[in-house]
Parts: sequence; C-alpha cells; structure tokens
Amino acid sequence: MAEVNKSIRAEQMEIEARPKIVGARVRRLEDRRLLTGAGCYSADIKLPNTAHLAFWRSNQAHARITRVDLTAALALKGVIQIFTFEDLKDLVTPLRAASQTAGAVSTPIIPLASGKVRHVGEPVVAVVAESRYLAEDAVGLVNVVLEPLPVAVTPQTAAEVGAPLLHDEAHTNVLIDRSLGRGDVEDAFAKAATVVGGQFRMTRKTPSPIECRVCVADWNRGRRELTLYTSTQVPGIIRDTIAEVFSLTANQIRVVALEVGGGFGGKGCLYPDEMTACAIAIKLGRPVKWVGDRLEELISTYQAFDEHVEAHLAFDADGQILGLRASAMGDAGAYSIYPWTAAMEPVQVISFMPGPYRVPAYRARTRAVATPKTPMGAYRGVGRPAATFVMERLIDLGARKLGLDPLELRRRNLVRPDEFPYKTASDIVWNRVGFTESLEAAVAHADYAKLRIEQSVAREAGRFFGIGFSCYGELTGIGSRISVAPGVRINTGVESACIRIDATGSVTASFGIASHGQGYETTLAQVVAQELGCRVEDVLVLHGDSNLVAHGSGTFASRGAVLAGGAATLSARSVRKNVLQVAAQLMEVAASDLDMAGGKIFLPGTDKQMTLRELARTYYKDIGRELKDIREQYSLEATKSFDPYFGTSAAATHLAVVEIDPVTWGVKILKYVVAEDCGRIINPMIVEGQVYGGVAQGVGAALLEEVVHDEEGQVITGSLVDYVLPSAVEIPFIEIVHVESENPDNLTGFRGMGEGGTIGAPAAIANAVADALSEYDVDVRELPITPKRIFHLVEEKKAKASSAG
Ligand code: MCN
Ligand code: SMO
Repeated sequence: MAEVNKSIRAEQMEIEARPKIVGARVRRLEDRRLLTGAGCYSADIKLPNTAHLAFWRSNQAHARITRVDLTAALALKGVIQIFTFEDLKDLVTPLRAASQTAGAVSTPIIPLASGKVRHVGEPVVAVVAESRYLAEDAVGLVNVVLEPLPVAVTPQTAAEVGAPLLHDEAHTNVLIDRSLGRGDVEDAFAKAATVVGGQFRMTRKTPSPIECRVCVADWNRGRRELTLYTSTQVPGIIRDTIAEVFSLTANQIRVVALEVGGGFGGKGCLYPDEMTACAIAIKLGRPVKWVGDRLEELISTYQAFDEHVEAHLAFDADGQILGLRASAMGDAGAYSIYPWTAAMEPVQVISFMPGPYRVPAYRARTRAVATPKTPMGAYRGVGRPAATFVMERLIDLGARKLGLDPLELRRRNLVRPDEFPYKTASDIVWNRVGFTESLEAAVAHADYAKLRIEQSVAREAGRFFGIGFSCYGELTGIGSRISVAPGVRINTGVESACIRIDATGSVTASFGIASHGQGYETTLAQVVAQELGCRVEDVLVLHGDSNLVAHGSGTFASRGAVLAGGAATLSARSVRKNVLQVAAQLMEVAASDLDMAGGKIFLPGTDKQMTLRELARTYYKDIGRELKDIREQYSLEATKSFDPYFGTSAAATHLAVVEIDPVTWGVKILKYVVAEDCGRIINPMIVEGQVYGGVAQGVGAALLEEVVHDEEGQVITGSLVDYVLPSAVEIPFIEIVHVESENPDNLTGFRGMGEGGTIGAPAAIANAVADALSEYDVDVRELPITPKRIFHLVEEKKAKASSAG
C-alpha cells in the first residue's frame, strides 16, 4: 500500500511540475477562422453539377393528401424532377425509434409525407431544379390538395379517448405513459405540516441556431458511395442510420459536419429532409443541395419544452421535504423522433424533478402525447429546465408558506456531502458533487444578506425588486450503462480518439464528436497536449466527420468533455508511453527515467534531450536495423475508446435579481450569479462562454420565447419578429464562480456543463419574478413570464383583493 501511495505521489508531483495546459485560459483556436469569415459551412459546399432542392411543406396541421398536381411546376424551365413519397419509397426503409419502455408507441420516420400530413411544415413534395431560385419558384406552382382532418391540438385533448388519431395504426395518441417512484407518498402527504403545489407549464421553444439546417448529398454511382454534408451535431449517428435506411454498409457512407453555426439540440437527430436529399441524390446521380430558410427552421426543426406538470410537495413542520407527487404531460408533436423517441423529454422531467434534494417519497407519472405539431426533439437541457422550474417554484412556495427564507429551506433539504452516493427516488445516483458548495458559493459571491437589505429599501420606495434561487443536479457524460434517452436502443456511451504523430512531429487527434460552438479544437488540443507532453499548437483536432474514427455519435447531452476528453486522455497516454520507449532506445537510457513536456523528451536533471520532431523524423525516415525493430514494436499512433459506464454528476446554483417595471410589467435582470461545479475545468474561458450562452438561452425561455399555435394547429410564430429571442439588451452581466469539486467518477475529473445555464436560468428568474411581486402573492406557473402574463396575474390578484375587501 505504501508503495502504491508513493508512486501516486510521485506521479502527482510529476504532473504538477509540468506546465498546466488543462485549466489554462487558452484562446479559442477556431475563432480566427470563424471571425474572419474563413469558416466553411455546409451551405458553402459547391459541388459541380449540383441540383437544388426545395420543399413544398404542409400548410395544415392534420389533413389527407387528396391530390398532387405537378403539371405547372414541371413545366417551369430549369426544373429537373419533382418527387413525392411514392417516387422514393423503393429506396428507403422507414425508420422507427424503438423504445424498450413498456407500452411505448413508435411512429414511422419517412422522407416525405405519405397519405396525410401531421403538422404545419412537414415536407410533402421535393422539387429539384438547376438553381435554388427556380426550385422555389416551382414550389410556388406545386398544387397539393389537402382535405382537413379533425385536430386535437393540445396534449390534454389529444390524450382523451375518442380524440382524432394522428397515427391510425397506433390506436392512440399517447406514445409514452410511464410511472416511477419510491416510498409511501400517501403517508408523506398525510403526515405533512405544509403542502404546496399546482399546475405548471413551460411552453414550446425552438432551438434557433444562427445557421439554419443545411445538407448536401453526393452519390458516387460508380463506387456506390454516399457523402452527406450536413449541419448536424451527430454525424456518427446519422451515418449508421442512413446505412439502415438505404441498406448500405457504413463504409459506403461518409457524413461530414463542417462548421456548424449552432445546434442547441435541434441538430441532434436525423431529419426527413436529410433522408430526402440522400434519396434524390441516389436517384439522380447528381449532388443535391438543400439550404433551409428561417421559416423552415421555425416550423420544421424539432421543438421542445412543451411540458404541463402538476406537482405537489409536502414538508414537515421543520421544512424537511417528506414527499413529492408529479404528473407530467409532454406535447410530443407529430412523430416520435429517431433515435431519441418521444420519451426523452417527458421522462427526464419526472426523473430529474426531485433535483438535488432529499426526497424520501416520490410518485410520478409522465405521458408523451402526439399532437399535430412539429415533433418534439432536444433543446438544451432536455426536460431538466422544466423539472427544475417546477421543483424550485415548489421550494419557494414552501418557504413562503413555512415562513422560512428560501435559502434556509434549500440548506435544510439539499443532499449533504456525507450522503453521497445518493440514490434519488427516481433512481438517479448522485455521486459526490458540489450541491451545497455551489449554493454557498453563490450566496457568498452575491452577498445575499446585503441583497435582502437592498430589497427592503427598494420595496419601501415602491419598487418591485425580487431575488430568486435555483439549484439543480445534472447527469452528464453518460456512459453505456445509462442511456441518454430512456429506453432507446442505441448506445451513446462510447467515444473514440485516434492520436497520431507524423514524420514532422505534428500531432493529429481525430474524434467522433462534432464541435458546433463548444470550442473542441481548443479544449481537446489542451487535453492531448497535457497528456502527451507537447504544445497546444502542435495538436490539430479533427472532428465532425464519420470517417475519422470507427465509431462515434456526436455532441449532445453535455458529454463531449467527459467522453471525448476521456478518449483523448487514454490515447494520448498510450502514444506518450510509446514515444518514451522510442526515445529511450534512441537516447540509450531507461524509458522510466525520461519525461516529456512542451514537445521535448528529456532526462530530468541533465541536458540530454530530443524534440518530438527529431524523434518522429528518425522513427519514420532514418535508416537502420535497430529502427526496424523499434517501428515494429512501438507505434506513434493510438486509438482508444472511453466508456464512462455511469454518468457523472454536475451541479450549480443560479441566483437572479430582477426588477419589474410597474407600468410595462417588463422584467429587467439586475444581477445574475452562477456558481457551477463542472469538476476539473479544461478551459475556464470556454466554460464561462458556455455558461453565458446557456443562461442567455434560459433567459429566452423564462421571459420571451414561445412557439404559439392557434386552435387549428397553425403556427403563429413564423418569424423572428413573433418568436422573440433574447438580444444583448436582455442578457444581464453574468457573474460566474467555479466550484471545481473533485470528481471520483471518471479518469479525467471532468464533469459536463454545456447545458447547465439553460437548466438553471428559467427557475431562478421565475422565482425572482414571484419574489418581486410577493405583495400581490403572485404565483409564477407558466413560462415565459411575459409582461402580458404578469399584467394578468397582478390584475387577477387585485380583483380578488377588491372583491374580498
Ligand atoms: N469544458 C471544460 N471543462 C469541463 C467541462 C467542459 O473546459 N470540466 C468545455 C468542453 O471542453 C467543451 C465545452 O466546455 O469545450 C462544453 O462541454 P460539455 O459540457 O462536455 O458539453 P458538450 O460538448 O457535450 O456540448 C453539448 C452541449 C449541448 S447538449 C448543447 S444543446 C449546447 C451546448 O453544448 N449547444 C451549443 N453548448 C453550445 N454552445 C454553442 N456555442 N452552440 C450550441 O449549439
Ligand atoms: S439539447 Mo443538447 O444537444 O443535448
């Protein structure tokens, strides 16, 4: 044992002596290219002989396709061919997102609508022309006759027996109905001193990246090879899926995500548009290009967050949580998407609802209900923003009723450091993570006591000034044991890295993930440089191309740092070991005596050294009998896969201070503090950028963003004038405290954090708004909490007060 400890200590000392690359604020290597307009996006791909694709999309929510008349469109000069589902069906095997969840209903995913349409924006006819302009003109001449079918637009009406069915063969609109929990909830509520609760709702959002979805499909007829350039987060998943759809092997397919201008979840799955482009490219033997416009983005990119939750929380007289009850209903939209299924968000809502708190008894039910709307997919945070909103509102409601400070009530109920590993009532295991540390760090940084004094001064002056907390726990970097979406059949728990040193000594590190804003060319270069012992600028990180490694999925679910970072660590360590062996032979010393850092291999305490460049050149290019043996024995290249097996816990506390304008009821965020624990940080600057972006998205969810449909399922928010995204004006200055708690869960100590900002912000802002309006006893139960909603809430309370008085 002493031996082991000694060697661990020696290793630690050695690590500490090396330059600290992981943990440094390295400037993003990709930014020079991106900021000078030198990035190459999918829309920039210009292949010779490209045909341009445009879609005729459904303008009705639910209707039978009775006639498609293409005569006028086909007569337009420059139109190459026009396709309906019938023209493509011989090529494609319909996809179904299988789920192991009992009673789960899957729906077919096909390139173009067949027989009927199920949401506004669904692609029905694909027009291919010599230019995009001609294709658009021809779309205007396509005549599709739709015979309206009855609609059940809300999940509540769609779930009723006898509601019009979206998928007749499913015999129900309820795609998922699942319950979970532990403990005696009835008893908990019977014993409770205080119960709070009610109906909550987070409305529909759309991810809204700057770059709309784009793809270019290219079929090499001779070699039978398909290349798909697509603005996706998940090239690996798309490749494997396309193989299935077109009955090809994966080595016939290459899926490339060049620069991707944001995804935020919306580019995390395979779309019918991509299937269509591939099918037509194969049919025509010409490259086919589709560039989605903003309207298409707003009506066809998968949306999320439409969660209706009824929840109640029971406390004892001391404010200890006794039990939680929740019933959630998610608006799944028209299809159960591939590969995540309709279960992904609604199940996350109830799984994460107990949050970072000790909840001894819990019972929850969740349903995903098909409605004639754009399918529900991923949106940063997936379910946890809604879960956190509901739970954190319940905590604040409880504090008010119990007469306790919201901070105190949280302190009493957070899972304490000595309780880890803590298994929640929904079966999530929280491993050691800084729940309490994050809360205390936020409180200290914001000087909470002073804020409350400021608040009382403000209130005396008649101002609506409010303070809101939100605490959450997250499972990130999920391994093969736990799936990202409950019940899905695909395993996303593995990522690979291939690291190779070439004859010039430069290092190329290839990954299966796909950076689309996260800055992986920088952070993974930091990890490789640290572990291998070279400089960051020696490392080129390649990603976003299914040809790079044998298997990879992409970037989603806050997994990149943990999974790709883990794979990078393993393969860099493997290459390093070999480099030291080769150097030992060339320098005629023992490998165990050598060290490597900054691109130099050296014998500590002497001037004996060689550069990685010299070593690599000798290894590949010099002539000599002994080199033959060295080459055969040691490779300057390694591929390793990493599977964290379980997930890694992550946590944060957000604290928002808001002021509400008594005339316009507009909410202004005065102060915003985030204390987050993402374990060991690779690059604090990038982590801060992720927090800023995530909180900005959460501010949108809390105050502004909402996809609105009318009672016929028409989309009201078809432009960015109607679907309101936050701008710089609405985004507060965000103060960040890093709580780098030690992470025993995986080999790197990294925890994921890319979604966290969006998980914490809606709840903190909702609580702050409710606190600001506490004189009216206003309860914030629906987000976004717009001026109009606040106005109605206040008027309602005023009316009640005057009728009572
Ligand atoms: N990081 C770090 N140290 C840690 C943890 C993370 O330096 N301890 C860095 C990572 O190296 C990476 C970034 O922070 O550069 C985010 O890492 P991680 O938390 O692993 O999240 P993912 O890479 O898996 O990113 C996915 C996540 C998701 S799910 C959405 S949605 C989202 C997000 O990232 N969409 C984004 N951030 C986005 N940022 C941009 N710019 N654009 C999007 O579409
Ligand atoms: S919503 Mo992020 O792509 O998991």
